[in-house]
Amino acid sequence: MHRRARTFAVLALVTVSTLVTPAGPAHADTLPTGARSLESVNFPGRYVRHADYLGRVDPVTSGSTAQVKSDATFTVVNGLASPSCYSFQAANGRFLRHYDWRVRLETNTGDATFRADATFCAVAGSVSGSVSLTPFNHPERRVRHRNYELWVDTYQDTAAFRADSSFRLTAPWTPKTTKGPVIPGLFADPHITNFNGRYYLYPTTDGYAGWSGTYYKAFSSTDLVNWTDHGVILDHGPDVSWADNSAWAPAVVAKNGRYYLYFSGGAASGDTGKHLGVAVSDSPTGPFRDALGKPLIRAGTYAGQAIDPMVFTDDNGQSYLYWGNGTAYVVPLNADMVSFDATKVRTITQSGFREASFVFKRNGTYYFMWSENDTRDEDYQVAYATGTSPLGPWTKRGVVLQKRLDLGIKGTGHHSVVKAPDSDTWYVAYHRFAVPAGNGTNREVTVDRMAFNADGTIAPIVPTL
Ligand code: FUB
Repeated sequence: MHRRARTFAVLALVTVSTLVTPAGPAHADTLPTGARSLESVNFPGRYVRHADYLGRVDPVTSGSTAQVKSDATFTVVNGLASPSCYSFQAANGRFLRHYDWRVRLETNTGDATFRADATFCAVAGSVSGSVSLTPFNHPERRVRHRNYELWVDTYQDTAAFRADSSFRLTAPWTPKTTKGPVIPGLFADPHITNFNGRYYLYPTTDGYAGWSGTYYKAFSSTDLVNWTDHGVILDHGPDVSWADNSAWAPAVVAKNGRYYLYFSGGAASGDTGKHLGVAVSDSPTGPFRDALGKPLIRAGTYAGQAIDPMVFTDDNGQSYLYWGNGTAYVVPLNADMVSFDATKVRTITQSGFREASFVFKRNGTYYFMWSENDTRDEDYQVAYATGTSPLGPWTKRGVVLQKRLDLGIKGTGHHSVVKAPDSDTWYVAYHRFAVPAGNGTNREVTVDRMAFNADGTIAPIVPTL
């Protein structure tokens, strides 16, 4: 299930192609993500909507008010509890969830109960092209309408129940008018890069209280607009013996004909710190396997958390590993990319440095960028310095990316930078509090342009919706 590819660009009437029998436990796996509406099968013209934070199926027509159309539009995203299933996010940022068997619209608290209650798995509907939704934590039930209210009821093998619990995914009543998050759903700490002319995004999976997510997905694109979801590429549960949670801030680099994924994670028992590890694959979309079977940097080896890894490779082929929280570290990597000489670790902490080091080179100048303040703070922001080598010395130049309250954009940080191939066109991927209802653990990923002034300094980055 993890290796599926989904493309987000489909906005026309959608059909579900590979479906299983209605009563079966297996999940259909082809729900397209992105903005959609859900039409009742047995009451055509009625659509799933929320009203006073409760789920209903109500008539929606081209003459309906903008509010009704908006209430009947949801973004289908990565399931908050499982990437094999789905969650449905309303325009106000809240999610459909069940509680006391009623379908409601609520804010993601990030705790395990909410995430499970807000995750639905897709199975075949009563008629071709329709879908039925089973609660992730109650597979014996289905989302169905009853007196036009939405409930999750125990499945009954009757024609009436099957019809009441079947919906067609249609084009959204409220089409997307802004760029929005470039990948639907809650993600953070994006590492953007380009391999062989194709862009790749590797984010933290977000929406978990305490950032307790456990897996990484990969996304790719040729135009930075339409992104393909390549599924889970590394899952701490089965894939990493020394980490169970806190799957944070992956960074992927190509070297030696292979792809190396640097990441951090914490163990459920005993130690409380975050370790930093490295995984390897023959493909940028994985699957990745833990390269060492142990952390590359064990928690506590250096002051501060061993998080937010990033690798920069200079023109001479030498790669450098950067990481740190509170203290910024750099060390040249050995040619194998999975070891280094500990005597060569040095600190490059700049004033304001919090985390999320990122280094690149342009016209012979090295740029060291980082995030300042706490990721839960709306003032989370990106600053940078320039230097004459990958190790510095560095001169701080200031903040280049920060909140934009006139658009409701907050907490802009943990970024990465990519250059369009054969050009001097640059882009920055970063996360922000999900618009409109996000916070420091409900973040979303976006991409904006990054430009340089004539003197090589970075022009202020303008966040856009
Ligand atoms: O996503 C978890 C943590 O939040 C990252 O490691 C930090 O950079 C901050 O964004």
